Amino acid sequence: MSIEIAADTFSSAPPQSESDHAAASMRRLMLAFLVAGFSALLVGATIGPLQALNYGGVDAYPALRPLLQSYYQGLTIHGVMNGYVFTFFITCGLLVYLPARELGVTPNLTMWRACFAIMAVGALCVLYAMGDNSSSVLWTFYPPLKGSPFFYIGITLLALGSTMPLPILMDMRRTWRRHRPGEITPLVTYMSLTTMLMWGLAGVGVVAELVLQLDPWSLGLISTVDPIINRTLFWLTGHPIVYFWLMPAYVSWYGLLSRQVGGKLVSDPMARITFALLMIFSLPVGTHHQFSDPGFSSIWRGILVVLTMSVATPSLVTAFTIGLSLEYAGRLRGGKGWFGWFRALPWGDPSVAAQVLAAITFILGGATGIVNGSWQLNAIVHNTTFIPGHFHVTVGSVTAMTFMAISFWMVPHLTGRQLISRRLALFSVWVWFIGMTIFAIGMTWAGLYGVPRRAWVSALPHDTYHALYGAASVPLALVAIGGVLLWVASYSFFAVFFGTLLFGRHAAPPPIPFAQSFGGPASSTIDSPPNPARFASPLIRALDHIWLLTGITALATIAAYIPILWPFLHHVTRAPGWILW
Ligand code: HAS
Ligand code: CU
Repeated sequence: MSIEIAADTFSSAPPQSESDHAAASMRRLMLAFLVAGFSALLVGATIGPLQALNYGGVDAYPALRPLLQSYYQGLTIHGVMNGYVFTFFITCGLLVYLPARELGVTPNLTMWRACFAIMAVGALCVLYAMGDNSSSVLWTFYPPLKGSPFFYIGITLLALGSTMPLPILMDMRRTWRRHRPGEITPLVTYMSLTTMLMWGLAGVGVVAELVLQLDPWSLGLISTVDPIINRTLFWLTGHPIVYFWLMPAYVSWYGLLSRQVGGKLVSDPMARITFALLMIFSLPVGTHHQFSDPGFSSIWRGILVVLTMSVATPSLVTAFTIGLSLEYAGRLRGGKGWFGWFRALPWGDPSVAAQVLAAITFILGGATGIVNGSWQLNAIVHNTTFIPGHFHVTVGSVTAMTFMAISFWMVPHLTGRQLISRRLALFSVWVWFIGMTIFAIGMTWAGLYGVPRRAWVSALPHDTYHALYGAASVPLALVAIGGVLLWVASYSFFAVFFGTLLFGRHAAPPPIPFAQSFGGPASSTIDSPPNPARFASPLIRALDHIWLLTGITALATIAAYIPILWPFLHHVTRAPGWILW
């Protein structure tokens, strides 16, 4: 049952009433999600540069034994800690906390705690399984590579736990609507809800893969699995997961950034359309990761290209909506001419700088994504370093930098402690931006020379490495340089994050910078004045029917997957497990 609290209340004094107590619990819990998430990033980001050095021809792994046995063990820990543990904890905190404060409603704290606990147990299981080198199966854990039961059960728990914000959000929205009948869902809550609905539906793929196949297989209850069916189920979730990384960052760009830069969101409806489209198109396109896999028709591959371009469209819309919102704020701040508005943005605020720089990297991330999604071009770049080049300027920049940006205001907001150093925070985001850009340019460029991804190239004899990859020596050197810069950036960030938690000076906590949209209300809490958006257009009203969106998404997904899975289910392969490391 939800409890109602006043919005934006903050008291550093001991809680007086039940609502103060609830607000304090919310803050503590949100902080726990942040700390868990960034601790995972600390592990993942520490290992990442070793992989960059690998491509630069430097093999650091022998020196790291017995801590790390191989490149593949390091790469698995890097991908899992950053891709699953870091992102899931931050998102499952944010997408409950922000809507709760926007609506002025307390979430079901027991369920939110359970979400944290289940994911924490899952993360520990996975960490154990990766730490003892029993499960160096990489983040995609493609069978027939076979890890320990701790790995698969841990991932199962992480996946299940990460869907728990969905019922919490539904419950809060129900409470809010009881007080404000006929009004449309406030924007941050709408964006959070569509994200979690998308993720709840998407999770079916990997949970089916794990519960029906990989968990019993790793426990010895079944002896073989079908690799292609499992890959397909993985990508049913594995593609939407990239939007589960992107959409929370968009929640901040649409829901907060325009306020942080001193302006307004230029279009609330465009934000809603973006999220609805991301929800619908994320699920049916998973098999664009399988353009090179055998077994499904070329007609479907063609349809997949169209669907993939459709899922890129809402991000193009975002580029214009966010770009214009930034321009509006820049002009309000006195920026003139073509680019003066850009310079006039508050670059001294590390939270703003991180998000705008992240958006700039996404131009490269989006362009490379469109290359990946074009079937013929995919044949050139698939399984080369081009692909990690692409995803480091998406999840490695947009998601990671936006989450860092959020922490810069949220840690002071939750703890009442000031950032220990804005300069160091700014330094960390600029170096992250420069390092990630250099790294990604190096990786995408090297990929065009055919340098394979996920390959321990530095372990090759010196002559062989040069004979094979000498032509790509310039881009591979960029990869290594980018990696080292990212080490500097991440440790500067962690110094700010953990330093603020421990040593930040006490000061008045900043409020949440909820953005106002043109024509939108200043506040949407249950006790604020009636919302003029109650007269929203028929399209926006239709988009507010989230069950309609859910139904369309489910139907589109079924329609896309039946023709692909059908032949696989009629030609089952039975593969025993392999341990290659
Ligand atoms: Fe992707 C592979 C296609 C987006 C992550 N992707 C991956 C993998 C990951 C990943 C992790 O079709 C590898 C998985 C593995 O291990 O094998 N991706 C796309 C497409 C998009 C896309 C079409 N990907 C993402 C996002 C990710 C992500 C987002 C993480 C968060 N991707 C693929 C395909 C593959 C793939 C294939 C398989 C490749 C293979 O063969 O293995 C699109 O959604 C991209 C649309 C984006 C845009 C950019 C909009 C720009 C914006 C910034 C504007 C700037 C502003 C600043 C406002 C169209 C919004 C103002 C400043 C001024 C200067 C004006
Ligand atoms: Cu994808």
